[in-house]
Amino acid sequence: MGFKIAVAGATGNVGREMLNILSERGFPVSEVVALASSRSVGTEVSFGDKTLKVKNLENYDFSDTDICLMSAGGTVSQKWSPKIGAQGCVVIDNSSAWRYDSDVPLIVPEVNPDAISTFTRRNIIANPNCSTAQLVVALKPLHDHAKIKRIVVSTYQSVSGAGKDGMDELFNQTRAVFVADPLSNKKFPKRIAFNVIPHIDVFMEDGYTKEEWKVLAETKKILDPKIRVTCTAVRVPVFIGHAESVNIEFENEISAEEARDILRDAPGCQVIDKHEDGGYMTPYECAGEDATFISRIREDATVENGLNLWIVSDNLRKGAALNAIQIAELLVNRGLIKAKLAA
Ligand code: 11C
Repeated sequence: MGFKIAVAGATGNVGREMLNILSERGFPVSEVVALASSRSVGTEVSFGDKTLKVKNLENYDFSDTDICLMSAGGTVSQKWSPKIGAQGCVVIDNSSAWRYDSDVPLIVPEVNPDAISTFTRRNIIANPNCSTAQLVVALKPLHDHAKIKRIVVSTYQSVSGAGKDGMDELFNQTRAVFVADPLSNKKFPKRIAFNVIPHIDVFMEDGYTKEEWKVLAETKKILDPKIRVTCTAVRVPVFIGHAESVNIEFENEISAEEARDILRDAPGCQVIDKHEDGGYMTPYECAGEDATFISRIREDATVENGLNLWIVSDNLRKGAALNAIQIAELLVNRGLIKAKLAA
């Protein structure tokens, strides 16, 4: 038995990764359809050894489609996800459009799989922001053990989080520096080549950026509303892979050695933490990997029950496409969805 899956936003960074991961993991499909806006109709994308021609999302009939993996941005999702859901197709949405809606579950399968049961209210399930996904995968097993009170997160986010245009801007600016061409910036507010920018998404009234607010709001919704979270989100000149420096204060005692052992056994986590040159993970090495990597696990002697971690993951995979497909797998494995065409 297989499911009919649509990938909306199939020509983007995350949409292409969704198609790769569906194929890599052997997700049980009867058919896969690639969708995008009218200007991409006819573009070819790969699904395993097949080539799919992109169709128009705007006039697609979802009545025999089981799951729509949506990665077409918040505005498109606001407009289309409710209509697709109303046709009995479950939308797993990668944008921030529905994440904070109390009727929509926001799921990281290693962390809060049971929260998925409310998806039938809207037929929409939200996928978290990339910086939140990797963070909560690493925090969950530690929270279960010693109860987290407060975290201070500083992110180092790659340009692929801003889409293909972000990657092109880093490439073009880097090249321009080497050949002494004039530099221009459109996607990022300042030059990103050989620089870092403490600004991702729009500014909010309190001076934080929306990206920083997302880490806070999503960690509370997915993991525990009682955890106090503060964040500084920074764009760095890296193509793929987000890194995070995280300072954690726990209610109960936990040593670095205990944290290392807990994280070694935790789902989705991989510990790389040798106290020697290169004995830690960097974004460049995590590209194409599924795990959330945890390095530099240290006790923080300046607070009671404090730890510092360095967390790295591929933002296009665990931060987006992989998590969305793990949600689809959860629906299938728990028998929460039946293939329409098999009925
Ligand atoms: C970035 N984290 O790196 C963002 C991209 O809310 O899904 C993902 C935005 C989101 O720019």
